Amino acid sequence: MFKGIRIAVALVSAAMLILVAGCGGSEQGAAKPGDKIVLGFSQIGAESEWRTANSESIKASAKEAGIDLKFSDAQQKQENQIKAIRSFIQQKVDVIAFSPVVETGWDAVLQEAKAAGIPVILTDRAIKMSSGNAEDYYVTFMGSDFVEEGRRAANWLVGFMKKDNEPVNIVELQGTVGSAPAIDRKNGFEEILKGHSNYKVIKSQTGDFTRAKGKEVMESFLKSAKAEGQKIDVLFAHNDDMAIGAIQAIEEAGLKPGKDIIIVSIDGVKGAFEAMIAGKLNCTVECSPLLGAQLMEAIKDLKAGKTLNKRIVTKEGVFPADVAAKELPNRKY
Ligand code: GZL
Repeated sequence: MFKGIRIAVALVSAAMLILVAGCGGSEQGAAKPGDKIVLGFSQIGAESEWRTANSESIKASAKEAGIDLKFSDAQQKQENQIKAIRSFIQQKVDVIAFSPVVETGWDAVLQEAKAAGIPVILTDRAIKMSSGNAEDYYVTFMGSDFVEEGRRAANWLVGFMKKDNEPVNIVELQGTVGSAPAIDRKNGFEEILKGHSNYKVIKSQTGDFTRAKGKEVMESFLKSAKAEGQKIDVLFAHNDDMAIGAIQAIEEAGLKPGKDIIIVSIDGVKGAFEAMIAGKLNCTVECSPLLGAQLMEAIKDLKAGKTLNKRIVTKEGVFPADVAAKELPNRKY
């Protein structure tokens, strides 16, 4: 009897040991929370197809890289981004990354992040500091060259229109006021048009990168041009979402988008390829939102003590309507 009890006790304790090991209690078990890199990411919002794809890329890549992502959506408000960054600082995250909704107004919060010793990575859009060198406040800026995107849109337009002398009236839907893409795309577009004096931007207003606002502003352009007896030949939209909204306004005005009004926009989202296949959009200049993998690689390199390039530029192309059907199946966003 006594021996039997001894054997039973031994069996139970062995079972207990296996149980504890199986629950990750041993060092081979799940990594301790401290092992994971913690990234605080402040996203602008969900204003466009581009932004949605950008957020999906960041979330999927963080999961893939085993990085603990704290993600905040600012609904396109700078004050919400600043609040989120301050909260990341309080939480003592390992790295902060964000896509700045506008270029300026980041001095205080970036000085706080620096003082806390938390490295900052800029994705998608750049910043300007009112004092000091902006480059001292972030480790790297990864994203597109928006000035080049504006140049590409204008160069495609001039090549497509083939009008060297007769007037070409352009209306422009700008992105968010004060944002790097809106400022730089406008500058790049106008830089090329300086060499083509018959091309004139006759109306220009922000559509805040959204379809709804793009439609609303295009309606006002059409109304005022009609009242002033002006012909609109071209729409240049700083993103595809505003162009798609404007296409609805053009059709509701009884005109044919892509024919009566030539449309060139930027991003290269699926919706733009579908509009080109339908003959309603003439060209989209690619601006890739798929920055997630590049961001996680940069974070791992940073934590491994490697130095990062201050500027990482994404490679992109130009897609006119005649390649849209062939290219659509390859599109990842
Ligand atoms: C560009 C990105 C812009 C897109 C818009 O990198 O910041 O913001 O062009 C998006 O679609 O809203």
